[in-house]
Amino acid sequence: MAAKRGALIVLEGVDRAGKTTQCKKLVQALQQSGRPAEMMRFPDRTTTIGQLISAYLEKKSELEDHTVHLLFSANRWELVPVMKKKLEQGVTLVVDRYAFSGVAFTSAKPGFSLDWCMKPDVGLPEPDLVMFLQLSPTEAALRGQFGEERYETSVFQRAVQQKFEHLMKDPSVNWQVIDASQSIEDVHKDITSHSLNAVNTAQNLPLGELWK
Ligand code: 2DT
Repeated sequence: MAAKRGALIVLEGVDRAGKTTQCKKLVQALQQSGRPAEMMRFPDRTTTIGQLISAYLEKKSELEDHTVHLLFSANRWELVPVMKKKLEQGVTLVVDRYAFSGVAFTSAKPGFSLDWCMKPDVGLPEPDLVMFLQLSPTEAALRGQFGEERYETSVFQRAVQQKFEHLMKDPSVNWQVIDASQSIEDVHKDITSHSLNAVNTAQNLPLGELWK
């Protein structure tokens, strides 16, 4: 019998919702319970494509809006062979942002439809679980100043939040909304319980294709 596959688990949310902290804690908790797990993040700034994206986000370069959207998508596709291999080996992947950020951020720019933004990511490995860390703009503001990178303004983040809300209506994706205003430990508990369910369910199911 083939080895049981790992689950593909994604964390999404607006800036400062605690995605990165929670991804790290989840990987640790899974590993400590004897389940192989690794963290990934998008954009993955270490690849050649990722470096182009990173320079753009740091405002060290300008890129045309469609072009950068396609680069973000290409940055996911270039990692697909690695992701599939790990999942097949039974490793659960905990991913900090995925195609949903791709669509939410670009479609928050003028002149971009959700539909156009989704197209390049159709067929990517489908997450078994996508958790959206929900945090109101007021609560986010209490967590301190925005950073210096592109997109880090409250006006843009509000537009992004609305796009996420639209994407969350899609029943083909296993969305779970997590109240990110709770303490780090309480958010972690919620995330762990959803993730353990997903890991158990995924092991007997084939990996799906996103938005297909
Ligand atoms: P962080 O590295 O701090 O998460 O910020 N983004 C991300 C996009 O515009 N498109 C995408 O496909 C992805 C994955 C969100 C990365 C910034 O890049 C944005 C914030």
